[in-house]
Amino acid sequence: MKVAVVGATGMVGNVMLKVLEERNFPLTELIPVASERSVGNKIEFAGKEYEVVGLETAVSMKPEIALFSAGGDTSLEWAPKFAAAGTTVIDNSSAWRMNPENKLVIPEINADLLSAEDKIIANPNCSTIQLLMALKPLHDAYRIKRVVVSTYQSITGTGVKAVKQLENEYAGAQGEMAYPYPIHRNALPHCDVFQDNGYTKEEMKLTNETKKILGDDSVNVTATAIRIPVVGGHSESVNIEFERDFDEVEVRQLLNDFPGIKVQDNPGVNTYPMPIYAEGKDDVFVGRIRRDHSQPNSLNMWIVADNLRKGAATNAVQIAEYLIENKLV
Ligand code: 2RA
Repeated sequence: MKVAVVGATGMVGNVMLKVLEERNFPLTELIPVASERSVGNKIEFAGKEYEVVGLETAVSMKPEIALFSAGGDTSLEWAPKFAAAGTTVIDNSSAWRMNPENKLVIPEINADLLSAEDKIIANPNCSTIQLLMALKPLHDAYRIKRVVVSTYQSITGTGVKAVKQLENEYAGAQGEMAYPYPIHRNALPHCDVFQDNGYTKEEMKLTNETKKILGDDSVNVTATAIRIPVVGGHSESVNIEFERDFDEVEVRQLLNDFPGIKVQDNPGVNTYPMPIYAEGKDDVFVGRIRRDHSQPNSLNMWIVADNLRKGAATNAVQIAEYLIENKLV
């Protein structure tokens, strides 16, 4: 099994390599792919040294699977070229997510949609993945009418430039800005670009991707995405209105029983999810679960996950594992 990682030298690409190694992914050859300026660099993987190659070379090597995290433009141009060569692409960019021909997959939720004909599979946005992991078991039990979500997003979602900006601001040093304002001691209500409807692209991803993954356009989502000076993961404050009433004990049970979710919820002893705890883990942590007494059939909760792992790299690797286990590649 030859596996390419496109964007291997980037923040998510590096985590993809780490997760592939941690999970003993059944590959016989790794093909690390990056931009021309990185071609020829060496990387260490599973005790062996590999040389970074360019996109043309990688396509010609005909990997069975290519994990992409190299931006939407690269995905739009190169995913079809890999697919035409017989490669199954799992893409972490937003390029293919809302295309009706392409599956948008969180393995615990809808991997059963996948077939051998799917040659470009979309990995959802990080904040969508952790939200949907918690929504799915509750939607199946009580049917969701509306979700109001505020996200508190790690600067690692922006990338290396943002991490460097925060380090510079901590040190009182000048440097390149990833954001229009300082992020140290600040909160930016500005993740990705603003659209004509007043929402940012990041906020509309939560609305649109939720509908696609649940397969239900009647589920309404309104989101506010905030960038905060945190590195361990994304946090989300979520208010859900259901069609039907719910039992709080059953809600906790449904969440705890859902694969990939850990309920961390005992405020009396200061137990609740936090990015400093979630960092480096693959679970989605849910806490502060409580009925919203301001309106019927409504619930509040707090969701935290490592946005580079379950929010990106691990979810993509899990899709690849599913494809192999079910002989779809
Ligand atoms: C962010 N989810 O956090 C976006 C892209 N990684 O900026």
